[in-house]
Amino acid sequence: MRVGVVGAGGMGTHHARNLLERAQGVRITAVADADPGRARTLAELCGALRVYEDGRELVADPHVDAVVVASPDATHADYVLACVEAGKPVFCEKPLATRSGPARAIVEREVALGRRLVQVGFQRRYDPEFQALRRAVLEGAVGRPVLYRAWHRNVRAAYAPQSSAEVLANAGIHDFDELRWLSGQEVEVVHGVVGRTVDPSLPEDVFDLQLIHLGLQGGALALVELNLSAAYGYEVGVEVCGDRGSLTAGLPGGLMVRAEGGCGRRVPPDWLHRFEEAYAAEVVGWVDRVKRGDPWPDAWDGYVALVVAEACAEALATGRPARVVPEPRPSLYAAVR
Ligand code: ISE
Repeated sequence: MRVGVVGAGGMGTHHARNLLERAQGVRITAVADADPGRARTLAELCGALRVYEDGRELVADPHVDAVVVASPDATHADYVLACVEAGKPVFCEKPLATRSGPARAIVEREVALGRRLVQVGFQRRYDPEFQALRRAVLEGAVGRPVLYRAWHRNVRAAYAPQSSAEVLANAGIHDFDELRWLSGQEVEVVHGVVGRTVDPSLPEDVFDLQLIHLGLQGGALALVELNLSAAYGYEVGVEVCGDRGSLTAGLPGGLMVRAEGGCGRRVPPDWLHRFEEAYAAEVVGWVDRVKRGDPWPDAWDGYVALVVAEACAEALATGRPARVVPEPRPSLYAAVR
C-alpha cells in the first residue's frame, strides 16, 4: 500500500515511523506540509520522493493509495473529504473536524458512496488496558455499569487553546469517544459543565480545567475531569462502577521506584509515552482494515463525538443542561462497538 502523509509535525512523523517500522507491505511515497522544510525532512526519513505544500495535491497523486491526515485540526475535514471524493482510504488524527457540520458532510458523502473510507485516530480504543477493561465489563465483572468516572490530565496542552470549546473538541473528544465505546451507549444529555482557568498564560475565559457531567442512554452517569494543566505528568484513566463492583484502568503501573526521598510508580510525561502501543496498533490495524474495508473507529464515531463536544460547550456557556438530540445512525455504520 502506497501511503501519503499530510502533516509532517509530531503526530504525522509518529504515525509514519510506526507504519514504516511495524506495518507489513507499506511504503510512504509522498509527504505534504505547509512548511516545505518540514515536509522534506519527513520525506527523507521515509524515503518518499514526492513532496507537496498542499495536501490536496498529495491526495490527487496517483502514486498515493491511502492517506494519513495529521495536519492542524482545522484542516482535517477538507483533506478527509478530498480523500473520500477520490475514493482513497484515510486515517485522520482526531478530531475529524473542529465542528460537527463538516464531519456530518463527510458522513453524508460516505453514505452517498456506500463506502466507509475514514478511520479516526481515537487511539484509546487500541490500548491493551482499556481493551481489557471493556472485555471485563462486557463479561459482567462489575454487574450493570451505573457510573463512569474518567480523568484526562495533560502536563500542558499540545497547543494554546483559543476557547473552552476548542479544549472540548481537541482533548475532551477522546473522553466522549471512550465513554461511547466502553458503555456501548450514546450520550443523551450533558447535565452540566463547570470550568476554570489554571494556566495563567491563558485568557481567563479559556478553561483548561473542566468537570463534565453526562447522562448516557440506559441511565448510567458519567463524570469526566478534563485537565490540560496538570503539572506533574500525563494521566488518562477511567473507573467503571457497576452495581456489583468497580474496574479501573489507567493507574500508574510498572516499576516501583524509590528515589529522591520518595517511593512510587512513574507517571508518563505525555500521550506519546502513555499510548505508545496503542498508537502503533491503530495504524498497523488501519492497514489491515483498509484491506477489509472496515475502518474502526469510523467517520460516524468521529462525528458523534463532535456532537457531544458541542453540547458540552453549550452547557458550559449557558449554565444549563444540554440535550444531545438523537440522530438515526445511517445503516452504513454499525452500532458503537
Ligand atoms: C492530544 O492531541 C491528544 O490527542 C492526546 O491524546 C490528548 O490527551 C491531548 O489532550 C490532545 O491535545
